[in-house]
Amino acid sequence: MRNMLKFPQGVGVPMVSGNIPTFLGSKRVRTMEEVNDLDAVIVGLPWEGTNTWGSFSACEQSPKGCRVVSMRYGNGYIPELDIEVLSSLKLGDMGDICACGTDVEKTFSEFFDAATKIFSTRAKPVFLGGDHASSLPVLQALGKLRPGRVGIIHFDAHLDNADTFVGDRYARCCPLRRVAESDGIDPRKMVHFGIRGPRNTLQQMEFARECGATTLTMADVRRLGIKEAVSRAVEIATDGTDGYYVTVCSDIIDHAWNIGGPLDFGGLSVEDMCNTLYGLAQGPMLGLDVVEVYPKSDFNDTSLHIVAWLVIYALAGLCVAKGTHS
Ligand SMILES: [Mn+2]
Repeated sequence: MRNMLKFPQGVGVPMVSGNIPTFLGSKRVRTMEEVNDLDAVIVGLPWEGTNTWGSFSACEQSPKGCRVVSMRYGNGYIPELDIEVLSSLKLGDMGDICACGTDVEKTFSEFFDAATKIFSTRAKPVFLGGDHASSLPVLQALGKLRPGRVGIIHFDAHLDNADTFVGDRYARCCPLRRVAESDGIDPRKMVHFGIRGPRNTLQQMEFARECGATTLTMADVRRLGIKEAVSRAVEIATDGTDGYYVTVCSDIIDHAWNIGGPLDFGGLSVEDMCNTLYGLAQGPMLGLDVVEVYPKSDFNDTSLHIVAWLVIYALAGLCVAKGTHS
């Protein structure tokens, strides 16, 4: 059966993202020439690998869900910033990169190739995951294009740098380990931000220390204040690099807000994370992903709406970077 798996539009590969709107109804783009004409491009990474706890699943349907709920937000106007994203930014949506749930290597090779091409355009990519492993091929592509010069700011309750999950090296709790081990990535330019709670292990913290990554726990963030904590992360991630890639796990947000997400308490508020991404997108941000949303357990699409908000505030930051707003 393996040779029947063809990309794109593969025979035997279930397409979960047909007949859906683009993010904010932005321009649908298909070729890299079209992407190159944009300021920012939305890209879906509909991947779900090994499930590590209970019913937190269906990540592969999250890009579709994000696009659907984005229809609630019109042109992406944010009154407190007085920025209307769609009129200030050339935004497009290139749909999803093909994934096959039975073949992680083929899927990640597709993601790697697509990310390589997208990073070679002038558009800033915003990737919609996917479980957190979706970030791995994207960061590997960036590491290959800019060896040793990629900063990483990782927002998460969890370090996500386990060596394996019951033998699976590509499980959702492992990607930052694989990233740290990848060619072209200097883990000393990586910051784990907002880490908290007992869904982490001592071994993971030891690996973070050994590889030279910086961990800012939620306690650190509260002690410093969010703005100062973010500026420390930026300082590390921009030291000798071309800029930073931002990867956001939905559980950076406290469960009180992210009620469809994992049971991780004591995190940031949606407002704090929106403002943080608005600020980071104004700086040398190489790209952004938002991952780990579970549409099947997401009451009233709450987590999906949170992602839409995060992305729109990040896009507003790109408007400022572009100079269409101050
Ligand atoms: Mn997480």
